[in-house]
Amino acid sequence: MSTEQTYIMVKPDGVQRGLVGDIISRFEKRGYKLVGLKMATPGKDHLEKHYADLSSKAFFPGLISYMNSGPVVGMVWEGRDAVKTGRVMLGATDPLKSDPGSIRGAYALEVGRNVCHGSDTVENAQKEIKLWFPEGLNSWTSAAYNWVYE
Ligand code: DAT
Ligand code: MG
Repeated sequence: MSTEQTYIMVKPDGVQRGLVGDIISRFEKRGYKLVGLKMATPGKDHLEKHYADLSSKAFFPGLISYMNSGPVVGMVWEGRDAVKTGRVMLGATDPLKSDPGSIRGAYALEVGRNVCHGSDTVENAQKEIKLWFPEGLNSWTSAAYNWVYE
């Protein structure tokens, strides 16, 4: 168990469907600390960099066009096991296989409209945070820290 930072993003469908507040709220209530937050419409090149590992997949053009169809809301959450736990909170890539208590399991039905993104490893989280927050993050001490951690 370690303190980590993870990059979580509400995709254009999540923004359009008014799910930004709920997704932020789930991480906030879980006890994670928000250290970066922005709405962005970064364009195709940036999105292709974000998903570079998937560039050979048949669904890649559709994925980029979906991601480029409206603004996204990116955030960085910090806390115990944030990367792995963030993925659990998001649910499986295919919403039909997601736990119903997860974000995708509660709000999505199709893999190509799965509402949110979350870093899959600590290394990728660091890369994604640099890509989306080149200006850096916010360092602050949460007053709730001693109520979240023993
Ligand atoms: P995740 O978003 O769970 O990390 P991923 O990194 O494998 O999943 O893929 C990135 C996104 O690409 C995923 O959220 C939705 C889309 N995607 C993945 N597999 C797909 C498929 N088989 N068909 C269509 N879109 C897919
Ligand atoms: Mg992924």
